Formats: sequence, structure tokens, C-alpha cells
Amino acid sequence: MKRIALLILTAALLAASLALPASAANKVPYMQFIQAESLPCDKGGAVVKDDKGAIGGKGLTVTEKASSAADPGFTLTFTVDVDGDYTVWGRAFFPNQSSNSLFYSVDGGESLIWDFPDEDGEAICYNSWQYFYLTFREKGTFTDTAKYGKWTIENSDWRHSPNVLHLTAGEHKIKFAGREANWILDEFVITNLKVEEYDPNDQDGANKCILPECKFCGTNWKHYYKDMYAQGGPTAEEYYKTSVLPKYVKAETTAAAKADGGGTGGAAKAAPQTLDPLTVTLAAAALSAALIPALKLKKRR
Ligand SMILES: [Ca+2]
Ligand SMILES: [Ca+2]
Repeated sequence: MKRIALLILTAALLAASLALPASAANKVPYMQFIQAESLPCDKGGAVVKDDKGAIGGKGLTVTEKASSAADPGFTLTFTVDVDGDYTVWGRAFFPNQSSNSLFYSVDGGESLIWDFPDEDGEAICYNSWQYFYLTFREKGTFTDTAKYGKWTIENSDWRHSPNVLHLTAGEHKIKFAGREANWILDEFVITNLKVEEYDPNDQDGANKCILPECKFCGTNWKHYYKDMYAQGGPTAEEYYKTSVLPKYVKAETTAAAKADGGGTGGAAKAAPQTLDPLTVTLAAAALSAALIPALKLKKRR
């Protein structure tokens, strides 16, 4: 009988350990939308600019060029709950090749360069609202034409290398300054989804405004020259909250229901956040029922 009691205890502990991952494996992404015009600006740095194409009718701009991220500009502050990799996007408008880059520094680190699309002449990417991910200039030998553009390969300098930020849980600050002037930044999007997984320009494949070619990037990287809001659609935030987030929540609750042993195949059920006594009792009973005959069989031998 001692052995059976031990088995039941083991089963209970096993069930408890099975019930826990459902709450730990949080699949709903980290996603924050922050209006640029709400950010604190340094004296002599960025200023709020009205623009009818901007969300809320306002964004930030600079009229003077800076020489590094340490010069006056503005600061984006945000908090993440868990250690991980994060991508920052900015909704930007820029008139030409001479007004399409910023300096920035993450948590007081080195001054880096954020380049927006940069085509020659009056390219389609100019004078148009689009989101672009935070980049840095990566030096190296680049050969893969699916990943890198002609200019990058020839100059050994990838100016659109996505800057995936490896952040610890807590508050973080990105200080920006205008390397060039007269762009407008409207909104920032911060997410733990990779560039390849989420693009605030697109809404379920509806956006056909794709830059035909990027001199820095190959065919694997899709750049949009106009987002859906600029095309008369909802903002990225509205779309995320009404159409993207509910899918993640549904997937998470379905996974949680399956992990819970319900096997109801998609019934809306909250993930067990703590040890669920009913789950433990049922699992323990099921496991001991399966194990006891085997034990008896073994005893008979
Ligand atoms: Ca430039
Ligand atoms: Ca705005």
C-alpha cells in the first residue's frame, strides 16, 4: 500500500508540473504603440509637427542636423516584462535621400545610424507614410543576393541590418537625434515579434505597396512604401487590436485547454494560472488507475 500511495503522490506531482507550463508559455506578443509626439524632446532637439497624414495629426521632426545620438533630440522610454529580443518600428515620412536618417543610442550605448529606404532620385519611397524597423550599419562581406542588395554587396556595408534589441526585463531608453533633418516620425511600435513575423505596414496581405527594389536589401526583405492607414485603412494599432491580437488569444487559450487535459479542441477556456486542484486530482486518479494494475501484475510474477 505504501508503494501505491507513493505512486499517487508521484502522479499528483506530475500532474502539477504538467498544469504549470500553460501559464508560463505566454504566446500573446509584446506589442506597444507609442505616439512620437508624446515623447519628451530636448531643448534645441526635436519639435512637434502637425501633419494630416500622421496618426493623431502630429509627429516629431528636427530642422537642424546632429552629429551623434548625444546631441539634442528626443527619447523613447518603454518597459518590458521579460528578458528577450525586441524590434522597434517607426512610422516615418521623408522627402528625399538627404532627409532619411537618424542617430540613436540604446540605453546609453554607442551612437548608431538608422537609415530609412534610400533610393536615387524621386523614388516611390519618398513623400509617403511607411513603417520602417530600427536598423544599424553592418560592415562585412555580403554575397547572398536574396538577403543583400547590389549596393550592400559592392560596398560591404548593409545599411538595413535589423537591430534586434536583446533587452532585460525593466525600463529601457532609446535616445534619438537627427542625423539628417526634415523627416517626420509619427509613431513607434515595439514588439517581441521578429521583422519577418510582423510588419505594421501590412494587414493580412492586403498591402500591395511594396518597394520594387532596395539597393541595400535582397528579395528576402520586403519594404512597403505606404502603410494601410495612408491608403485609407485602419491604423496598425486598430488592426492589431481588432484582428491580430484576438487570434493570438484564441491560440493561447486553445493550447491551454489542451494542456489542461480537456481535449475540447478549441473551447474558450482560461489558462490555469496556478495549480488547479481538480486537474491534479483527476490526473492523479487516471495515472494511479493505469499504474495499479501494472503493479499488481508485477506482484503476481
Ligand atoms: Ca540619407
Ligand atoms: Ca502621431
